[in-house]
Amino acid sequence: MSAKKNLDLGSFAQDVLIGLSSKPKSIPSKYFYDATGDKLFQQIMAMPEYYLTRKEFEILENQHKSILKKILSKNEPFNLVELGAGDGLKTKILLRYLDVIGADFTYFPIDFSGTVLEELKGSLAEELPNLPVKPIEDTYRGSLLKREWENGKPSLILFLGGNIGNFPLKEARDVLDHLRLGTVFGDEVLLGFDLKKNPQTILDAYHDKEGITREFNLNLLKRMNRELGANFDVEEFMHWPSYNPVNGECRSHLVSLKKQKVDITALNQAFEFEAFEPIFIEISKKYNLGEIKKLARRSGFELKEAFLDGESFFADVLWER
Ligand code: AVJ
Repeated sequence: MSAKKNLDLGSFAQDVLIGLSSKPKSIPSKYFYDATGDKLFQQIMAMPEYYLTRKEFEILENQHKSILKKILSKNEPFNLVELGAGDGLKTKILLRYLDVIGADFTYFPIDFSGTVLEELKGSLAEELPNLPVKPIEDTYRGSLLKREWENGKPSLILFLGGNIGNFPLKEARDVLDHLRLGTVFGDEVLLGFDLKKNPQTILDAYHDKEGITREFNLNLLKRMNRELGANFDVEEFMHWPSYNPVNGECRSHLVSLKKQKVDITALNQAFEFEAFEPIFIEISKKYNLGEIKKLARRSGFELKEAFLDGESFFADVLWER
């Protein structure tokens, strides 16, 4: 093995090294989604407390015709690009409708998880065998810079589920700058935002009674044990979510319950934890419609229409370049 290869830790190991060497310690939330994390997230989406998925489902079920009106009115072939496609359950509402009306389009699901894309491809081949599907395994920003779907046709880009909420405002702006780079004049984007609401409702969604979210978060430590040869004792870390109604930030931490040392073989390094020292692992930012409109403007888009559920818990907003 060459010296260069020895230094090539892989992105997970590198990000863990950076994150656990920082103060406060942190790990990027995109690493939740390995095969185990994907399964746990599916369980989260089915929990009574996790309203986000149900609300967005309702919006797409009830308003898909209005949402797709503009792209269909062009009467020409188009691209349906999806950032963070996941299991595609919600997107299938749009896909089935487009299939029924015989729309001419190609579906480009993008996801950071290869396992998720494989499963999605399989289920679509069964359910919608005539649909052209071109999966792309990449990050949001990576895919927006490469624009592999570029073919001269207009695009509708889906960024659903409230995934943009996984970035603090500054970084969300950076992702949206990439979104502008990844689109051309006339393209549309449908973004899902979780809205500010009763703080208890929000907190409950990240602190379910069954402890599924806790398992989901602790899987991050287990993944380091599996993939990086770490020796985290997950029983010595506590899942601690909190919601700040001032800035709309729901943040999850794993708190070390005692002073301890963790070895990570792949990094050839040990990390010290103080008693009650937190690792910041996820942000799920909530917005109001005014903030969403401002965000659209500063990102070079115009907010065309906001589609809400019956309780105004969640919004899918249509932006146009
Ligand atoms: C997939 C990013 C929308 O932040 O609500 C759910 C992930 N984390 N429960 C969210 C998540 C804990 C979820 N998103």
